[in-house]
Parts: sequence; structure tokens; C-alpha cells
Amino acid sequence: MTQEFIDDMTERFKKGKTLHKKYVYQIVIAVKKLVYDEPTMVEIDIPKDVELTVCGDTHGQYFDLMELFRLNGTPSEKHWYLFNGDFVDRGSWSTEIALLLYANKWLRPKSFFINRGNHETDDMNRAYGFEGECKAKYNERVFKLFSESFSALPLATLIGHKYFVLHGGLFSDDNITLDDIRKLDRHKQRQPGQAGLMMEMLWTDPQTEPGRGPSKRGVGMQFGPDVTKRFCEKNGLEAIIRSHEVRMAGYEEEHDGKCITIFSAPRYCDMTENRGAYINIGPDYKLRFSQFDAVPHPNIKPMVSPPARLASRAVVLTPVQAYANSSLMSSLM
Ligand SMILES: [Mn+2]
Repeated sequence: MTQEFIDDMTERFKKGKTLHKKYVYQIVIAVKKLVYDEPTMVEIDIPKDVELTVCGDTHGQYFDLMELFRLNGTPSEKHWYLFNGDFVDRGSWSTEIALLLYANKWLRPKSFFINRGNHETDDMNRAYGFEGECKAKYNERVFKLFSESFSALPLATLIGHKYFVLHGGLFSDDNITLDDIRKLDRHKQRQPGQAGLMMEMLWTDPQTEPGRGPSKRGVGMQFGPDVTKRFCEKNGLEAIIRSHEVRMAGYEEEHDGKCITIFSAPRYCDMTENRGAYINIGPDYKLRFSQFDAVPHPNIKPMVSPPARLASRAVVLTPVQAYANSSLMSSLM
């Protein structure tokens, strides 16, 4: 992989062109190997002359990601990026975003990072467009390779022992520590399933009430400010940084500033009038939030299979299928 290749690919995608299949196979296979060998929780420190940008959900909104890079700078050895999951599904350019992120990961594995989100999973990709998009733009093998690579992605990143970054949020059990995440062998299960630590890391949401509550999604659960406070104190953290839910400002600091949501898909699904945001962190480990707005994009509809298809053949819905069928699907990630 070279920067020239990435620049060329970026321009091709802007013009609505695809990449030759042989390059797609090479990129996805190479990145699968790379991320498979990373720990379940990647631990990074920010060197003196480096800035790290943390991005939330991008959901196939390629032209908005281009706007983010235009405003904030493209990835380089001195400008690191961490994408906190949900870069595919819902938008019309999920393969473009996935390939661009992967090409960057291949070129600079130690300065470009990707966490898995609840949409880097087979169930979600079937219902929310990524599988269909892979088949429409490439072929089924491309989807299968992506699916394998998603299963290999790390589930969290720890920044300077201060910020715990993961897609969903905290856990149903107060005894879980960062050491349990370090020890979690994510390669034992390809999909997060309906219960357990991996599922909770990808699916949970914060709530304003103390304690824990049922999830409005039907998958995972919600955790209150006291849960976040205890987790941060116990693990010596400043805050957790998560994504997974749209916020009108693109970001929100909740739970006394200890639970930060970052969301990078402005005008989400062309339906919500939210801004997008990202966080820049330098060697001082202070968080600097930036917001940005959606830009125009070609009028191409997402390749979503109708959720009714799931209902028609499933007598008993799994929680994930129920979520896919719920009327909340347009307002949640
Ligand atoms: Mn999500």
C-alpha cells in the first residue's frame, strides 16, 4: 500500500468508480491479518509531535467523511486516527469507507486504528445494506472477506491509560475491569451474539438515571452515571469515549463528563438534522471537540433489504432481528 494508491482510490470513489476486485481482496485480507494480531484492547500513547483524532459512526456517508478529512486533515504518521466502529451500513458508500479505512490501516498500522461496532456484524449487514452493497458493487466473496475481517477487529482502544474508547458502552457487571477486556479472547466467537462481554461492549447505551435499565433497542442494556463513575475510579480513567447514538451536536458529555458520545455522521441517514463531530487529542491528553455539517452527495439510495423480509421467515425473532424490525430503526444506530 502507498499514499499514492490511497489518493487515487479516494478520487475514484468520489467519481462513483469502484476498485478492481483484485485490489479489494488484497486490502481486506491484509488488514484482516493485521487486526487479528492486535490485542482485544489496543493500548496507545500519543507521542510528542502527534495528534490523534477520534471519530464515531460514519455509516457509509463517504462524502461527509471527505468533509471531515478536508477540515481536520488526512491520516498521516503525525496525524493519527481512531474510528470507533459503525463505518458500514445505512449510507450508500459503506464499501468506499471500509476500503479507505482499511487502506490506511495497511499503510500505517501503528498510527491508524479501528474499533469494531455493532454494525461490523453479519446480522446487521444483512438488514442494513452492507451485504447488499458488497454484492452490488463487487461480489459475495468480498462480503465474506469483510465479514471475516470485522470478526478480527479489536473491541476497544485505551488512550494514554486515560480514555477507554469502545463503540457501545459499559457492562451489566460492576466487577468487569480493563484487565478482563485485555484477557477477552475475541477470536473464540465471530459474532457478538445475544449476551456476554463482547455483545455489551458493542451494544450498550448510557442513561441519565442511576443504576442500570433495559435497553430501548431490545439488545444490551443501559448504564447510569454511578456505573460510569465506579468504572472510571476503579480503572484510573478520566472518561470513557463511546459512539453508537446520534447526538444533535455530534457529541455529548454525560455522566459528569465521564461518558462522552462521539458521532461523525452529520445529517444521519439524510433524515436527522444533527451535526457531526470528532475529538482531537494531543500529547497533553486534553480533549478538543470539533463539529462539522453534512455536504451534498449523489442521490443514490442505500441498498437496504426491507426489514419485513426478516419477519416473514422468522417465527421467533432474536433480539437483533427484533431490533432490525423495530420502529426505532431510523433513530438508532
Ligand atoms: Mn452502533
